[in-house]
Amino acid sequence: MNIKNTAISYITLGILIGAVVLFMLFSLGSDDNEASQKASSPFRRSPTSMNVFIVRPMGNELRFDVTEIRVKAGSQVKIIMENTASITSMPHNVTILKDDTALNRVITAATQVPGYIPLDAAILASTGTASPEASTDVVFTSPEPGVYTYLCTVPGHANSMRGVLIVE
Ligand SMILES: [Cu+2]
Repeated sequence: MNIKNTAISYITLGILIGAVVLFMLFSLGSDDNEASQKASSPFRRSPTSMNVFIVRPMGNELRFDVTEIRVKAGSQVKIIMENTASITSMPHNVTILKDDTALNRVITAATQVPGYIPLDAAILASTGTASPEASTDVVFTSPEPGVYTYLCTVPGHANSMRGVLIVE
């Protein structure tokens, strides 16, 4: 009789502990769910809208149609090189420099590499070179406020295919 009672007590205790543990796990779990739902809410997430700019050549001339791009510091920027040129010898890119003193170095290095985008620390971002009737693009975070030169690094294009990225 005593043994039976003791066994029943242990079983009861076991069930109670189990229930408490399950309750705690459930509470923690539901808290986590609530937190993640709040985090994924579009109204609580800070909006990071993409600033999209399309840059084209002026027909078959060595000029960009957009020569000034303005963005706020720390914003997401997408630049598209939409190469509307019709002459096959007119590939173009938009390459933005962090540092204008590297301009000549980058232009010279560009002549040495296929695709005309050299590996250079002074390059902030580059769309890569688009063949005529093709498009390329690049997404980057705008740097600290300042005026940054962008150019087409295809040999012979850099003197006239230029613009400025103004970061405010
Ligand atoms: Cu070009």
